[in-house]
Amino acid sequence: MVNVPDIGGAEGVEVIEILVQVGDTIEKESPLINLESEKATMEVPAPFAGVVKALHVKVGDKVAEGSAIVEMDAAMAKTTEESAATAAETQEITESAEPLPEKPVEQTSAEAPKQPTAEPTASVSQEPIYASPVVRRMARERSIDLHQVTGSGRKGRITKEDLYQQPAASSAMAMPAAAAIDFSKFGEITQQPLSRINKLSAKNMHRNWVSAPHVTQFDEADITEMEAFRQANKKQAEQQGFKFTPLVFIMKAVVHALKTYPRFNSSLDGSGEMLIMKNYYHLGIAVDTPNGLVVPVIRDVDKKGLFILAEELAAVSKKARDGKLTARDMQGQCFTISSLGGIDGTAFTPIINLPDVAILGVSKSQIKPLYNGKEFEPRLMLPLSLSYDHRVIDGAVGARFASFLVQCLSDVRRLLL
Ligand code: CAO
Repeated sequence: MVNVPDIGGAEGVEVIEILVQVGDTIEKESPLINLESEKATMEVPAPFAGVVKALHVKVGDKVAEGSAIVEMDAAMAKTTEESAATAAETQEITESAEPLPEKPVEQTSAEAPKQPTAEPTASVSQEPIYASPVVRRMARERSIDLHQVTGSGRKGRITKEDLYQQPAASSAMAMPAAAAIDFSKFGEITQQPLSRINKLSAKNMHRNWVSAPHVTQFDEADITEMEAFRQANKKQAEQQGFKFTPLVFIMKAVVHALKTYPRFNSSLDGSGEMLIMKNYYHLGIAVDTPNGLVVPVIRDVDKKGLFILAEELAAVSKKARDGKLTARDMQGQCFTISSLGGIDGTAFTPIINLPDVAILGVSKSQIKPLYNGKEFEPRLMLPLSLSYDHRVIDGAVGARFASFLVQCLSDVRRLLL
């Protein structure tokens, strides 16, 4: 009989997982069950090799030291005498204990279990899974099949980070599937397939929306002077064959703000524990095309003048609308601008273009009365909507970044500072 070993005097500890079945041939130290107390998840390994004859617990049972777990026949095992010593080696991993146990927890069951267990990973494959109890529990909570996960740890061990890369399948927090509706019951319909770009962008938008906690900061820049400057130079640009729109000023202001607030010019690495800081300034520009939204990248915006940017913007948006962008044209942005200023609207909440940590939405400028301390003056106001990833950017910094952009656009001479 295998009993619960010394678990530090804890009582009423819940059995959260049973990793073996009657008939399984078990090697010494293979995990038998997982227990979970309020403070820790513990794995109870087999104290000797043998064949499982009977299970004395089920998921949800409460146990303490000495409770019977499984009956094992050690007759076929090579050794039996080390049971007491092995029981003492019960591995305890607290929730916060980051370094995973050195030794992989290997599932060695030779046969697929015959009854379903709490964890889907136990029932489908004979491949050993290398994962700690904490990782197994996380996988169970997120309904992730560990057999489908490639471990990045030593000897292919599955780490918490590997799980973070997996979509949760059907946990309580997962998205409920939308019900299939027969709309023809309510009236006449036709079907329209989504374009390749629509499908790609739907997937990316969904991922970006659910994986980055968004906050959107709204602000308004007084661009009266900037607009006068733009109007004064518009003709010259047109003679050279391109439009001179507010967007290029906004691009320069964004780069100035990225230099002043470098955290906005970063990306979270895969582990979610490191920021990659960038010393280049490439901007993604959302372009509306007949086939859907694309985001080409304009590189080294810090090194280019307004006219050069305007010319590049015209060229790249034509290329986008002609459906001729290459993968390289759409890679490497640090920050993205989505301008709906040529259309209408007062504000919107743009979705961050991961791996960026922020995006700026621009709406149509309007003349508004602004109080100058003595009277109301008509001023041209440009609405800005800055969405940022709250995992990386604090609210105060988000507000400062937006305010800095407002100052730059309200007095474009600041861009020279
Ligand atoms: N306020 C007032 N007018 C504006 C403006 C603003 N914020 N921004 C642009 N305009 C004006 C331009 O000056 C231009 O007018 P003129 O021809 O008289 O100068 C007109 O609106 C049209 O501009 P544009 O849209 O052709 O050019 P742009 O440089 O502003 O934008 C581009 C280029 C490619 C970004 C834009 O065409 C586009 O595709 N925008 C849509 C992006 C999108 O779909 N975003 C949503 C993504 S979902 O988050």
